[in-house]
Amino acid sequence: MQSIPDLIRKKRDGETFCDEEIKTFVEAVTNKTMQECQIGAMLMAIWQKGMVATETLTLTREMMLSGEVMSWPKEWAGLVVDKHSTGGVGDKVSLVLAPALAACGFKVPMISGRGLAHTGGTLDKLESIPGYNIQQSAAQILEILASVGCCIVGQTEMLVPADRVLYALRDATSTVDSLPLITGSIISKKGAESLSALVLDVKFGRAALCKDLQSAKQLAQLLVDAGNGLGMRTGAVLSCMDATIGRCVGNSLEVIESLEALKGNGPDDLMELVTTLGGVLLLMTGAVSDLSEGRKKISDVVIGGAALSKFQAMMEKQGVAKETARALCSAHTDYYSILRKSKHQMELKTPADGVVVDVDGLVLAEVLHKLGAGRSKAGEPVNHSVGAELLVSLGQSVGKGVSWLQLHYEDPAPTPDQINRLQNALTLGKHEDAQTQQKHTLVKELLLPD
Ligand code: IUR
Repeated sequence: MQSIPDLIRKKRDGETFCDEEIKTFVEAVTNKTMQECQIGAMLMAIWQKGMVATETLTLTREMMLSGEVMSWPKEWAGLVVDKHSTGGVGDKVSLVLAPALAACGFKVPMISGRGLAHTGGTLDKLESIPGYNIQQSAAQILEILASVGCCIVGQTEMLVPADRVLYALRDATSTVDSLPLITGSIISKKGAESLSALVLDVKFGRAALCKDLQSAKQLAQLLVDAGNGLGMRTGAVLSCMDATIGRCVGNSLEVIESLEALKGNGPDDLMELVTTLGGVLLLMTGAVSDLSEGRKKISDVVIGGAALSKFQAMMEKQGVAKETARALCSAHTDYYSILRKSKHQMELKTPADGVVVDVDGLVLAEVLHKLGAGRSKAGEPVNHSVGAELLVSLGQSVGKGVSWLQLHYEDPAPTPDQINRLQNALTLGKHEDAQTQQKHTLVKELLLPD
């Protein structure tokens, strides 16, 4: 067997690994027989020289096999599905989509992450609900899926241990943005969920990992190929991530917006993503024969309230008191009798009249991060009550001095520079532009398996 320095040299010199060599590398990472400096050197060699498709697939498979691979009852064959997003500002799609899929009869073992950059991740959002416990064992996940159909939980210790090591070292060695490493990391975890079908929301734009459609397509194709290579029907939706998804950014605000969406009051852009991603999954499993039928099915279970009932049941199973879950899901909820409201709010006003042509989601996310809505280091707490609510829509005509953003903050207050940055996130155009404004749609392309 080759030594670890031999393997590092091989990739450093731009050669292609065989399956056995990748297996040796991943096992050495998992068993901790490889020194951190060696892992770092290997990550940098992979970052610089890349991997061909077969290497990427083997890396993904070996990472998946580094830990526990979940198994499901035979009767669930074809029904276990999930979605993954490459991350966006105000991205609360999972909170609406998981229960909607459960309401369509699917099983959704959604294993999510905490946020690192910008604002919180899906788990941070859910933890703003008192009692919600993201830590569930494999046996508990099975039980929740059997009784409810969906759960949104954190990664267990046993799931893809190689990724935990590699991810931390990628962060420390500036090798996060390597396509094969991203693919291995994301798809190995989904593979370990033993899914029948997976849909990916690959985002592009100024607030996304990929800054343009072209690079997002390249990543999407790699992810789709690796997912299909592991035996999951995998498709991708390419969606724009310039502004915010929906109107709310920040943990508890996003829970409120998700609950409102589940009560049938979701903003168009959020519902476009929910129905498209869900529709693609339904299509890939064969539950529907075309995308529009799939989108309608998802929309129907949201509008009809079945998805809300699933969300309520999921919250209860994951530790939320019955009365709390019921109150959050009732028609006229006083959300702030349950969720924490920030100590202070402030409204920003439009500086002139005009048409809202742009709101820079990245700027909102960066300022909110500084105000405590996100974390800079793994393990840091986030402030669930910090966030912002957009009070205008893209394409809307507004007068001067109209409130366009409500900021929710704790102490310390935002600095004048932060307020200035937020104010500059808004771009107003001329009223004449309003007629030429197209409907604001996020989904640009689909990548479906053959
Ligand atoms: N999310 C993951 O799970 N892995 C990655 O490498 C990235 C995001 I980037």
